[in-house]
Amino acid sequence: MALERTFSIIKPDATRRNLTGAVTKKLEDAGLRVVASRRIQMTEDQAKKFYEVHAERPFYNDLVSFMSSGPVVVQVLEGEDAIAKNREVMGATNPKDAAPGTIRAEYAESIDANSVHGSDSAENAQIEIAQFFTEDQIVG
Ligand code: YYY
Ligand code: MG
Repeated sequence: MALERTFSIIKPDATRRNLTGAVTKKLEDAGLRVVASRRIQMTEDQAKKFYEVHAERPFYNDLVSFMSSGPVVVQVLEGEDAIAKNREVMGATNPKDAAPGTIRAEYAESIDANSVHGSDSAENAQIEIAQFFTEDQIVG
C-alpha cells in the first residue's frame, strides 16, 4: 500500500473544548502524520462549498452554520492507507455507534457536533485538500 494523503478537520465543538491536542494525539497514535495544519474560521461560503455534496440533505443548513460557528483546524494527514485509517480512528458519524477508543466515541457531543471530519475517498481527499492547501504548504 502506497503512502496516501487525506484531509481532516477538527470541528468547532472540539476546538471550543480545547481538544485539538487530544484529537491530534489520536490521529498520530493511529499512525497518521500531520503534514499540514492551520487553524481558521470558516466562512459560511467555505462551509457551503465544502459540504456541497450534502446540499440536498435535511441537515445541510445546520451543518453549514455549525462548521462556521467557531474555529476549526484543517489538516492534511499522511500515512499508509491514510484515508481508511483516518475513518477508522474517527469512528462512526453518530458517536452512539462509534467503536470504543475512537475519536467520536471519546469526544463527540452528538451526531452533528461530532468533533472531526475525514475524507471518504481518494478522489474527495484530493478535492478537499486543494480547497484549503497549496502543494507548497504540505511538508511530508
Ligand atoms: O463522513 P461523516 O462526517 O462521518 O458523515 P457524513 O454522512 O458525510 O455527514 C457529514 C456531516 O454531516 C457529519 O459529520 C455530521 C452531519 N450530519 C448530521 O448532522 N446529521 C446526520 N443525520 C448526518 C450527518
Ligand atoms: Mg462524509
